Amino acid sequence: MAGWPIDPELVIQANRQRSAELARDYESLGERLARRGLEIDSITEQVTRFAVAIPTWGVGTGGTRFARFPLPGEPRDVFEKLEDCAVIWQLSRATPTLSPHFPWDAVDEPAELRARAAVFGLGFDAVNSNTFQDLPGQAHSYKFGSLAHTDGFVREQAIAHNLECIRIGQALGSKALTVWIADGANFPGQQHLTRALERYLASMRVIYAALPGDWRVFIEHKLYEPALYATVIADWGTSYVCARELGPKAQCLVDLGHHAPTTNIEQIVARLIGLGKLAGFHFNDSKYGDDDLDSGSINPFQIFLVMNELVDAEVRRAADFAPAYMIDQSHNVTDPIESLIASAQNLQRAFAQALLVDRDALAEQQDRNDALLARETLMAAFQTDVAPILARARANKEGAIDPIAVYRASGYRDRKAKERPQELSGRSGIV
Ligand code: RM4
Ligand code: MN
Ligand code: MN
Repeated sequence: MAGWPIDPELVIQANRQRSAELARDYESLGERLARRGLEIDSITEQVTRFAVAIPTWGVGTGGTRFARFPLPGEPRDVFEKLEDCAVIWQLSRATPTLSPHFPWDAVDEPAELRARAAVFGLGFDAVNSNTFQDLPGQAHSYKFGSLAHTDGFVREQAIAHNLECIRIGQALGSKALTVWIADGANFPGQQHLTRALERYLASMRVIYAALPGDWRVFIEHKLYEPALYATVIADWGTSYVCARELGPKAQCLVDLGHHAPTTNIEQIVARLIGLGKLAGFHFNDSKYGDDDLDSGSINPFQIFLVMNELVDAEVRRAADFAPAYMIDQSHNVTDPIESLIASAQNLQRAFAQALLVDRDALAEQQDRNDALLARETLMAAFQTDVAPILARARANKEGAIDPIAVYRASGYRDRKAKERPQELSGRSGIV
């Protein structure tokens, strides 16, 4: 495609150097998989179709509550973010859409943004609303909440913002709105727990009523932070009840970092699939809380177990199952482009491994209560090194066999450091 941010010739040359080695690795893996009754090309073909959306906020350097250490050449507006997302898409071939965040990505002409994205073959996934911070000139503060606020004027302002997000999303070609609210209480007694949820639901009903026919609204729950005592939409149970109350266009989004550390997330995923309410994911990884670390960097087994539920649902054609896959990460110490490429790859890896699960054998072992062999069946899939499949899937679509190596060799970051002089802002925070 003309206009790729990285010279396609670089990709071709780098792939040429690695192609003989890849062919050998692929052939040998193919032989081993054939012994297990699996046809490697058909797995590769399915992996080629795996897609996950890039969060526009993820390409800027993240930070903690304490500090942010901006990277040279980081994007200053959504058009520059788009360019960085195009690099990730060009090299990984797994990230054909963006998930924008408003008002962070506000533009005068959303149609222009859509057209600029289309030049790279990029589209738009769910739009994310933001009622968790105040903007200059805003009439009412979100300090004490938004959709669940005690003051009706604040709730109206937050509703209006969500309706505006739907309008922008329509112009971008998006089909879903993700609503995460920071509403909650920092102290026992601060908030009437029952009434806060009632206010939330009343606000969400107005937003729901404004959804275009082919749109969905994704409810994103989160255990804590910034509300440190009681978050209004704290868990998947509350999220599910709200989605059910609202109607069929409302579903539950699972951000992997939004649970207590020992929570069995794959079981939540299975429950939501069974109930026809799984909206999709914000993929990331974590050790303690909403760490927003790179997908697959801490607990790749968990991601595999989640993918296992997703592939299982796909295979048995579960009802109302059309999950949206998005990444939601904060890159504090790495180049976000590299982190997002690696994360997309890790998600694709878990997906490929889940495709290798011998589901007939597993079902039979489960029916016989053969706990040990059932576990072995899952582990056989998880322990398979599927790297050659991922590399071949990328190469088949003119992506890079080794995307990080090509990215580093391209000098893209240095070029952008010159083109995008740093803005001095003392801001800390998530993004
Ligand atoms: C929240 C949540 C939302 C994201 C914000 C930036 O913790 O994960 O999805 O939009 O962070
Ligand atoms: Mn999230
Ligand atoms: Mn989060």
